[in-house]
Amino acid sequence: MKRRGFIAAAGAAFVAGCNKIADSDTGSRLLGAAEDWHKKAHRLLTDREALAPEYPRSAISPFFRGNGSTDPQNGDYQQQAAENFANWRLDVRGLVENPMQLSLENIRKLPQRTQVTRHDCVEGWSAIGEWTGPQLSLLLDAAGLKPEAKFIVFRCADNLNGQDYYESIDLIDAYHPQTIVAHMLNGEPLPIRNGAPLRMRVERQLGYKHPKYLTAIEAVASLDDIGGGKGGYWEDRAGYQWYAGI
Ligand SMILES: Nc1nc2c(c(=O)[nH]1)N[C@H]1C(S)=C(S)[C@@H](COP(=O)(O)O)O[C@H]1N2
Ligand SMILES: [Mo]
Repeated sequence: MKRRGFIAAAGAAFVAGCNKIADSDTGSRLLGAAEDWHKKAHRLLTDREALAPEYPRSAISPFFRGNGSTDPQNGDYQQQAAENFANWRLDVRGLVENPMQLSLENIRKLPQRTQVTRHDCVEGWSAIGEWTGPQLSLLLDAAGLKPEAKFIVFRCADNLNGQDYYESIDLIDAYHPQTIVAHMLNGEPLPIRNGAPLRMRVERQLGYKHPKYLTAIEAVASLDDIGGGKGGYWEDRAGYQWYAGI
């Protein structure tokens, strides 16, 4: 990853600059600290990049319950559902070189990843399901992230208690191999309760970080001006952690 290259370069530059003072006490302390920092940063990144556990198909839960919005009534969602989502479009926009508008057909034709994972909701339930869709990294690379892009915001079609659901993640999770734009659950098109026609899977984080009814993927430099500024519906509304790693 780019960031790993940056850390390696920053570490190397710092160590090189310190060569001359390595003999002094202060110098060796500084070098020690730099090395330590480098190791810790590296460990943090490899942890973040590790895969979430995947399960055999035999472990799939017989019923994957729906939570939060399970049948959006706002906007034109019901109309789109009646059309079997034939006119659904996913916008890829914001700090990208080539904004895109993708149909479900476009999304189904991309290379796909299928993964059987466990979903953990903070409300105290879990379910195992098999999700299929293209990796988010594929879409981001096709759109071409601008260097200023630091976060990916997900916009959703549902309005829950007067606020539009949205979420956001950093680029480590955005480029994680198990972060996919899912259009199938257990080999079937997504049920409405689980986010039809598209929902994110961000497998290294808790349930509320997996937005359903996905309408847009937006690259931004800061989360301050998005929604209430805390990076997500539940973060704004109830002070949930923005980073909900598992
Ligand atoms: N658009 C949208 N995404 C959402 C929610 C929601 O209400 N609206 N609920 C979140 C929460 S808290 C959980 S646990 C999961 C539930 O996914 P499920 O309905 O497929 O079980 O979706 C998350 N994504
Ligand atoms: Mo949840």
